[in-house]
Formats: sequence, C-alpha cells, structure tokens
Amino acid sequence: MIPGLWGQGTDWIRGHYTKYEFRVPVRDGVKLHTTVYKPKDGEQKYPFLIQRTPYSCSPYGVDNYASRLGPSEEFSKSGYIFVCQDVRGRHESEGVFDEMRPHGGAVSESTDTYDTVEWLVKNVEGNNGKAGIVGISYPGFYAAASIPGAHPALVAASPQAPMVDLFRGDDSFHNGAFMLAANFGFYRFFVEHKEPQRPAQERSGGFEFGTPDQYDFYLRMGPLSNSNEKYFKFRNPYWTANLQHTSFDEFWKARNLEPHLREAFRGSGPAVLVVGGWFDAEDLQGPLRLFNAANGKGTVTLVMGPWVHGGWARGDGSSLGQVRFGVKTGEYFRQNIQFPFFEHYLKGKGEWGGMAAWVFQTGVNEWRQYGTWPPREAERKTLYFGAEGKLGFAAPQAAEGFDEYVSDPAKPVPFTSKVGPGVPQTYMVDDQRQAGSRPDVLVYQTEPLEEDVTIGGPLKARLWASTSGTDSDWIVKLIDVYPANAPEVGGYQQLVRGEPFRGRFWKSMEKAEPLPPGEFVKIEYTLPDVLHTFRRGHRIMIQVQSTWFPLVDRNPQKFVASIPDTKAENFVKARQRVSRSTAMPSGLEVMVVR
Ligand code: PG9
Repeated sequence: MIPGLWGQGTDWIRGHYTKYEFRVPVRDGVKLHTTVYKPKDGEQKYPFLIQRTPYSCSPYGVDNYASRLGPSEEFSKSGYIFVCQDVRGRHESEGVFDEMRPHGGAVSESTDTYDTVEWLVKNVEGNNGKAGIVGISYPGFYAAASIPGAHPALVAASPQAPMVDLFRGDDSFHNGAFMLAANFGFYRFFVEHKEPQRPAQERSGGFEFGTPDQYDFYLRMGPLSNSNEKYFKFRNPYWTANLQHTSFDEFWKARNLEPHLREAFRGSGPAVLVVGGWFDAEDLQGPLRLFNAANGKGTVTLVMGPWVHGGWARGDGSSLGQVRFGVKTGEYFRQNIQFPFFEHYLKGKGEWGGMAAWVFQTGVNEWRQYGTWPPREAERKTLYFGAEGKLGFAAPQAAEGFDEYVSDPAKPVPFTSKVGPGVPQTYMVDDQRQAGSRPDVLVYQTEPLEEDVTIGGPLKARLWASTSGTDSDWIVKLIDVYPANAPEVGGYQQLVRGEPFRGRFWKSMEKAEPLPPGEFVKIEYTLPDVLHTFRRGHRIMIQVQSTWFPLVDRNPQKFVASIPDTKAENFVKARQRVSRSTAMPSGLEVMVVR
C-alpha cells in the first residue's frame, strides 16, 4: 500500500471523465468488478491504462468519483481510459483469492488479465485498441503476471516494485530469513476480508502493540510460535502459510513468477518498464529479478531510483532521511520516464530510447543510462576483510586469522535506533554507528579513499564462517562512511545495502541442514544491486552480525526442525567466527564501474 499519493480531486475528475462500473466475465464464469473512467471528450480514441489490485477499487458506485486517476497527473490531462479491477476474490469481485496465485492453471492472474483486455477492447467504446498495465507492489505483481501469455492488445506493462518471488528476496523471506516486523504489520491488515465471522476491528487491521518500542514488543512476543497463539489466533491463512513454509518448497516454487517471465520474454509481448527503489524495504529484489529474467530479450527497461517502496509515485524524491539527492528524482521519473513510455507505446507519441537501464547513481546523485545492466564495463573485484578491521581490494596474506563475537538471541542487534511501530522505511539508509559500537558486530573499513569508487550491480557476500551452534544467521552490510568534517553529516555511516542469510540453508534453499559446530564453512549469497559512488575522502565499511531485530526473526542458533514452532529454551548463545586467512578469505565481491 502506498500512502500519501497526490490527487487531482474529485471535482476535476468529474468534470473531465465519466465513470462506469462493469462486472467483467472471465473464462470460468467468475465476474470481476471493473471500474472504468472515460474522457468526456468523445471525439478521439484513447488507450486503456489498467490497474489490478487486491486493495480495492473504492469508491464504489458510478456517482462516487475517485480523487486521483492514473500514475501521475500527466496521464489524466493527456487522456486515457483508466481501468481499475478488483482481483479475483477481493472486495467486489467474485471467486477465491490466492496469495500470489500460481501461474499456469486453468485460470491465473495472466488469464484474468487476458480476458479483461479482450472484454474491454470489445465492449468499451472509444478505445484505440491498445492497453497498458501499471501497478506498484501487489498491483505491481499483477502487472508482472500479465506479461506471460499477454493479450496482443496489451502493448505496455510497468510492474513497479512487483513481488516476483516471495521466498527468495521479496516480502516474506530473504535468503531463508523471515522478515518479521514487516510481515507482522502487513498481515494484521491483509486479511481474508470476505470472511463474515471476523470481528470488524480485526478486519480493519486495528491492533494495539501496547508499547511504542517494537524491539521490546517482538522480544516479549518470544518465539514465532507465539505470534499465532497470542495475536493471529490462526485466523489469517496467509500469515500461517509463512510460518508453515520456511524453505523454498513447492508452495513457494509454485508462486515464483520468474520461470514464466523468462519463458515470456523469449516470445513477443508488451514493452516493459520495470521500476524499483534502491532503498525499497519490501520489494527491491522483485524488479531486479524480473529484469534479469528477460536476459537481454524483449523490450525491457530497468529503472532504479533512490526511493523507498513506491517512493517514485509521491513527493519530489529529493531526499531520504539524512541523504540529499540534489535533484527531484520522483518528478524526473514521472515526467521524463514513466509518462513518455506509455505515451509512446499506447499513443505512438514521442520517442522511447530503448536503453536497458535508466538508473540513479547515489553518492554523486546523477541519472545514468546503460545499454546493459550491470554496466558492461564493470569489473569484478573483492573487498577482503583484513586484520585489525582493515578492508581492501588486496587478498589476505596471513596463513591464519579470524575475528569472533558472541551472538545472543536474547540481546539481538537492533536494525534501527528509531523507536516506533512498523518498519521505518528509512532504515535502508540509517546510520550504522549504533550497530558498529556493539561487541557482537564485526567492522571492517578502508582508509579514506584517494579517489571516487563506484560500485554497480549485484554484490556477493563470501564468508568463511563458523558457529559454536548448529544454525546461525549472517548479516552483511555495505556502508558509506562520511568524513568526520562533512557538513551536518560528519562521520555518518550510511547503510548502502544489507542482507541476511540463514545458515541452515548453506547447502540449498530447498532443504535446511545443520551447520557443523566449530567448523569453517563457506557461506555465499547475493545482495541486491546497487549503483553507488563512495566519494573521495569517504571510507567503505562492511559490518557482519548475526541478528538484525526485529526486521528478521531470531535464529535459535541450535538446529531445530521448524523455527516458527520451536520453544524459547532452544534459543541459545553462540560463538561466531569469520575467517580472514589466505586459504579461507572472507569478503564482499562487488562490480567496480570505471
Ligand atoms: N509488498 C507488499 C506485500 C505483498 C505480499 C506480502 C507482504 C507484502 C504489498 O504491500 O503489496
């Protein structure tokens, strides 16, 4: 859900558009509630711009007008036939809802979109025979799901912060670690709204944490099993599914859109503008996965800007937390990228560059266009951990060497120093000084840089690590350290990218296996892409820790069959070691852009 969007206001919309409501029949006879706003000027033909959503096409009733239409103001002024559809099983639509409904069955989100486009083109007068689809977050997933098996009239799709694989990096799990606070908040609100017996207060998502301090709330909640016992009461099947499916099993594989996208990009289909935020705490992985699925085929452009979840749709995007971007990145995207893309493909107006990536380079604050992503000229290098907290591109020379700390699930490392409910989205650029000063966080940093260093593309953490336990989490964070004399932000340690890995998946995401206690094993995983310049005079820092709470649920550090079912007594302290020897070097592989 994207709060705080701009709006033209109902009066303006009523003056320029006429609203209709239809019940669009799809192939199995289910009828989907569909709202259509048509420009009043009947002289011209217009394309459709569709959004499909689980969050409601309210207000309902042909006389009740919305206060905003389209992804930005430019669209309603230019003239489009705006379509909003409640997806199957949500709000006014018939049928049964399924969380990220698997693709490929007799009916899917792809077939529902196909049937809708077919119906619209035939039944709504004054259309030009072309349709586009756009959406952010869950609606972004529906835009992505429209690509495989797309209707020929669907010529442009813009999935924005789409979930593509809920287990492998989107909202639910990151490398096997459960994103606790975000999902707890989301599933309090995202319930089976059609279930009649549910108390109204629960349906509206009302929930009292009883404390402003979420760290304290989740710590007192104890093991995940208590979440259902104490709060959800087993009444939210989506929350329960997250606790039942804790590996990359058939449930998650069926919901992974990636193989279907890969297949779709081999054929002809809509032009795609995939959009994501470098600092999106929810679905940063989805846009990158979608783009990578195309693998250079199809007409696909990746846009990544310095935004939180959906941040490109509202505000001017000139800053985030303490970080200033110098330019209005949100406005730039809406006016120079999103609007021209749809105008070109749906109305044949203007040019569209056809570049592979249109991305914002943080650190120097400039937009860049590349013919490939990652940029072809990027060179793979490793930032190695060294003795006494040193970090550098030279491999370690010492035959022996490691650093260690004790990880205690009873005193996990907070992911933010902010006290408050929910996940503050700015944690993605938060100051990491509070973490680095703890004894259970390892810190490695370069000397102040003599020249700018730009990193573009995915990052790969490669740790040789051991635990005295039999299961363990590893969290690797890449940080930009500002010089002590930087105005207003002296010494600021800005998180650039951080990602957890749940040790039990050291061999495969499909099957958990205990770690051999006290033995160094190789832990290797990918952190989502960045395009960031560490400026001259700054330092590059990497921190390693084993808890990141309550962003990530706690690992008991003792191997158990199911973490969400385990009891408090199984959560134990563990001694963690990270090797930095010649034979077992640890570090972060990055792609350096010249
Ligand atoms: N990114 C969102 C979400 C989807 C599924 C599970 C949890 C969160 C959303 O806000 O639509």
